[in-house]
Amino acid sequence: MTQDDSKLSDTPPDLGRRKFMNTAALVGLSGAGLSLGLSACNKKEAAAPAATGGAAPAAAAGAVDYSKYEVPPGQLDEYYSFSSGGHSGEVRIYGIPSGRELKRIPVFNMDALVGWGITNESKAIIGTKPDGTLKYHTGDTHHLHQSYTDGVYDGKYMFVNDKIHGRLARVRMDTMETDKITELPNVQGFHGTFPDKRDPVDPNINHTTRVFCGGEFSIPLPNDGRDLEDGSKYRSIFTCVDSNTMDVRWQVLIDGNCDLVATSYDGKLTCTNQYNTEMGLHYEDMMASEMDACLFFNVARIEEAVKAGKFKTIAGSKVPVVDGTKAANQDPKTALTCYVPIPKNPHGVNISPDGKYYACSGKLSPTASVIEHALVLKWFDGQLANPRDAVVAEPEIGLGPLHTGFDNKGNAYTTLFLDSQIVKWNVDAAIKAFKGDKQAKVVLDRIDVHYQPGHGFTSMGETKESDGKYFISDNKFSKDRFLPVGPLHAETAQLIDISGDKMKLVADHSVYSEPHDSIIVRRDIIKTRQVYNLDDFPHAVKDPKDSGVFRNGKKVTIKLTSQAPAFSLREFKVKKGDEVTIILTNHDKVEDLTHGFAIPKYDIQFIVNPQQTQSVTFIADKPGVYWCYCTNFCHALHLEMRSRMLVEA
Ligand code: RUQ
Ligand code: CUA
Ligand code: CA
Repeated sequence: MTQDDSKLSDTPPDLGRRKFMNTAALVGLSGAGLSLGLSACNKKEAAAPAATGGAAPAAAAGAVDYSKYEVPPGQLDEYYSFSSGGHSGEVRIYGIPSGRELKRIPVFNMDALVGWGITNESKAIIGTKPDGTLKYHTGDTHHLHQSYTDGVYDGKYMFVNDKIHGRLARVRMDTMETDKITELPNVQGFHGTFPDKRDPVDPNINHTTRVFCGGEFSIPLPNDGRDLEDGSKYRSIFTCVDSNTMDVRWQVLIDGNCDLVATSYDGKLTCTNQYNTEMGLHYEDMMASEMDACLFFNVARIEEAVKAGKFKTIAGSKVPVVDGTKAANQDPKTALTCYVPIPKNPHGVNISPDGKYYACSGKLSPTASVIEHALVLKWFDGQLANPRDAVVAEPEIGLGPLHTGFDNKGNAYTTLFLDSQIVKWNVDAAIKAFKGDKQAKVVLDRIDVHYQPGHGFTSMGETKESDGKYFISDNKFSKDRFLPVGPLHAETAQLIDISGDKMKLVADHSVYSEPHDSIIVRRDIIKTRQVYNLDDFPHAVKDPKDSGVFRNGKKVTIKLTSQAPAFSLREFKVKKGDEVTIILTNHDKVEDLTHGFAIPKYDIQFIVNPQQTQSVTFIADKPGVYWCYCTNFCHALHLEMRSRMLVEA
């Protein structure tokens, strides 16, 4: 099917011929499938010159008044969008609808601008080797979600995964800085993550206390070299982290793998979609079966099992690991897990804002499976014979369905990677159609996006207060949408107005590679601090008079303060071979008055925000004069804001 066939047509396209793709057709999905999508784009360009290409879909839908979505100078956006940065290892913050990039939060990556990975404070969060150097320099953030109270974001924390090294990070929402990172044991390729929304048992706990983490890659456990070749010994692990302490609470050994994660609004279930129930080692094996699964975890039962000591530990880790494999969970009344069969290599699982349904897209099947929350609970109660009966709808929605966002009117919006479209479909109509109602109008609208969407999400859509205003399509290819910038293209985050019957494409926002998931959060939920408190830092240099050089053998501590346009020490002297720790406290209290501190040839560069203290430690191995200078433009005398480090031979 070409894009033209389906462009905004009212009637769902004929999906019959694309039912289930067979394995042969899928070989090189990302090659063959992709060229299928992109060649359709080429065709469209031939008809419409590049200059008008952006307006084409909108024109078909009737004129769009783009000025409605502009944020004039001096005005603020309605929403924040928090977005993962993929293999940049960071998190980004945008204003919506303007698409203005407001901040990048370094998480797993090094960031010279703020000194993340350079200061002692940030190194302690990222983790160091015994010699004090960083344990990892890379990160791969995919999924981020914020803490909840009563089913809505509470503005406290944001949690984000690191796929490459299996770590979970927490970002404080008041300072929008990373404050903790936990490395998960027994896990490789930690992908989906989601905080819980309330406690499954205690009705008084109506907020996030757990974060769930899906282990995507199966590995030998323990992974110490004893089993390398035998794939039947590889296993994946699902992990629960305490959101307060960030300690790992427990893990579940499973069959198959984990991909994305979703949590129920009542706290009882968490789930993950599984594309490799085959437990294959190669991609052909991973798509051998027509059905995979969405795997549900009964949180209360798992925690009872842990309490009762029904767990083992793996290798050196003390974390309790319960058995969530199929064979061990045949009796629903005691089962910890429930495997709901879903076609085929599903990707993405999202819960509707009313808490009733999970949508799990087929990826290699043109369907979205709708699983009813209450029916999964019924299975755990022994009242539903077959887990598959929890599936209450499975509409055919298009090729390569991945992620689904929801509005406040019972509609779902799913990204179609291969079709390069967003499809709007109605959940209740899909359920009726599944029961045999031929009149049910399931697919309500389609819109072309440019090109190949991965994630899609709605404003406040992962909360009870989903408002049905905006959808963002985070596309994996931008091709011709922006000025060319060399082989690595910008990516597109396309803003779609979903408030009416027809979706309207209202803006192309360029984004630096490579956002995965994002969330759109109403601005009133976020309350930030603009100035620190000196007391936030136990090692603060509270009085400029406390500045000086303090020697203890070969260890030297330099204490200094900054206040525009000067550092409290005009110079400081150390000896070659000293281990030097510089502690810098910014005494400026004025909002936005940040100073920097850079030492040439010593590879030191960091900032101190108002009333913040940061420190660095290094060996003074190069004798000479080194001008320590302020890097952050702060004052008319910013260039003059310097100090000298004198290193004696
Ligand atoms: S997952 S394109 Cu990005 Cu981590 Cu769905
Ligand atoms: Cu201080 Cu520039
Ligand atoms: Ca599969």
